[in-house]
Amino acid sequence: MNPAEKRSIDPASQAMLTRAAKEKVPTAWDRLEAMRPQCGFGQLGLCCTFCEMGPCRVDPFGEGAVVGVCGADADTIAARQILRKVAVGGSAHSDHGRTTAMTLLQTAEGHGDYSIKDEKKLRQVARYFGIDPEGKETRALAKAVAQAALGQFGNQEGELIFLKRAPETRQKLWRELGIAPRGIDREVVTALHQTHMGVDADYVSLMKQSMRTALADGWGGSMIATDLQDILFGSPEPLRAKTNLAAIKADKVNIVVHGHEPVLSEMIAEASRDQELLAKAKEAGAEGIQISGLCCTANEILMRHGIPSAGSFLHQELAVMTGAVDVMTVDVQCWMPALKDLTEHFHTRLVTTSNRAKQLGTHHIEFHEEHALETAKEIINLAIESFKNRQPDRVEVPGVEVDMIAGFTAEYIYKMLGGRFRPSYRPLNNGIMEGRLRGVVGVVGCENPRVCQGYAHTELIRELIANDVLVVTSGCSATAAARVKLLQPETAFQMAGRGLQEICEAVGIPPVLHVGACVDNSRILIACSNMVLEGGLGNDISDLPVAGVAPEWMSEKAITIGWYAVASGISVWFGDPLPILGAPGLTQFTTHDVDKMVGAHWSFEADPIRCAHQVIAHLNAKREALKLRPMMYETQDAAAG
Ligand code: NFS
Repeated sequence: MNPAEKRSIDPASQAMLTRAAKEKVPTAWDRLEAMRPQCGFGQLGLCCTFCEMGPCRVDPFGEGAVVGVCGADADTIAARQILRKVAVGGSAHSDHGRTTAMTLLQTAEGHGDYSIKDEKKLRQVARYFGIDPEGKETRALAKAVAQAALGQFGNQEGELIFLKRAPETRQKLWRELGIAPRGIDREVVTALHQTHMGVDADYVSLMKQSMRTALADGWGGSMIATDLQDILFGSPEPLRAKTNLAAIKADKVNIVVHGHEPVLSEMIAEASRDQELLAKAKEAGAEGIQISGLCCTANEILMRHGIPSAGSFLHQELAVMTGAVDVMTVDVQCWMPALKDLTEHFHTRLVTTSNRAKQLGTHHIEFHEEHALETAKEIINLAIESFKNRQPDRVEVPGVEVDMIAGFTAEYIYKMLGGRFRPSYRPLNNGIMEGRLRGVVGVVGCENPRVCQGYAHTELIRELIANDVLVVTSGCSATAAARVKLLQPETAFQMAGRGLQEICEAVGIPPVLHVGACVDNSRILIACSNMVLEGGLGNDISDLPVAGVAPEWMSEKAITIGWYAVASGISVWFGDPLPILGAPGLTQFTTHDVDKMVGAHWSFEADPIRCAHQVIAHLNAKREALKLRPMMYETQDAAAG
């Protein structure tokens, strides 16, 4: 087997990996190899660097030190680290939400280059915040919504207002357990305090704060990001788009926007249509200006404008390897510092744009909402200049673009399922109740060079849909699914089980729904709430035959998402385990005992097919508890056989 085939299932990635090997340019996969064997203490969660009496490491076999210098044991050490990771992941999403709220506020006050694109959603979100939209003029209402959203960050007492969008039983449970988040920033600060030397040494208490902090992300920061972006940039609706490295065009000026916050990329997309800039690009010898995205920024602009995605997390270095990227902009999250050295092998200009994410020696063009269009034009001008330095003999864009359909929101699922006249989740719930649809599973999260790129995501999704499970997908998982045509309704339809096929046909949905970026996992929470409210599937999210899987995860954000899913009643499966296996009490709590508390728990399974069958067994158990009919075609087939 060609070594590149072990690293990725994507032929375009393989081509660029082969090129990198030939040119002796290291990539994440090579750096991982050089790092092996990775530290076992770290993997098991047994290393603590939180104070300067350490670093301490606890012996997993009980032969050496069993506690750190302060006396913290394995469970305390591992639990403190998980809580810190949850706080970091939640901060990433929530700070993104805050940026969006600030942008909405500025727009409402008449500053900057943005406008309100979805007034209907503005009115809807106003109601969630308890603001009566009746008779209010758009700008005044937007200002009230932005201020209410910003208030959620500094809230000290009470609870986050969006918790009310969860089923009542769940809200009550959160209150009883003392894990209803008070304010987004407050939970993060409390989490960090709790993990300081000499504070919390009770892993259950630390995990309760993990859930509270994570809920402040899922039902707070992430949900604010999603809702306010819909207001500002428009709510996505299903559209045709394309993905893969071939989104980079050899004959055009290429700007690849990488990161997470769509505030800048929205403007770059707009500026790329500027006649003056287009004329300049022509003058420089290019056929036009091509914008493509990477990671979650890609999903944001793909869902709203159909701008192609060059790829997911592990494509960032491979995109540069095409030799055709004139500028790559990065904002926040998931960009690798390795890009700096790599871009120096080519003519590519790397540009950092956020005052929170810089790199020594890398060109920095700081983005501020009030001069958004100006900054976007500056970046495009830089790309045109950079294009002039391109070395045509170094350009090699592999593969072809793959078509996909993306842009499903919780609201759109409503509309789609119930038709134009009576929006409702009834057909979805009915499909589950009558045994055509086994359940709904979110397949989400990152890529990780420890796993062959895209292998686990796509094998898992195929197995799930073949077993009548409707899949919703987001983030890098969605892009991986798109690359193997799983987001082409016709292709996925053929792979789907008979019951799922019937549902898809009846309501006109594909078997795999792309719901957006990782912050848009909040759409999945809302969809689950809607299913409970529709009736017939129990009183709480934990009653539903649903699950979440992150088969190739790597980031701290993924841990936060996992914990808010579990705290919301959705059991999750992760490919690689959390770094807790050296902590027996914490492992038992996370994988079992937490279920008695919130009705959901964690599992770890690296093999995608085995994982799919564990998930299916879980859905079956939930169906049985609800006393739902057996799966329609399984009984018929069994009778026939
Ligand atoms: Ni999610 Fe998006 Fe991808 Fe993982 Fe990174 S891009 S926010 S963290 S790697 S899915």
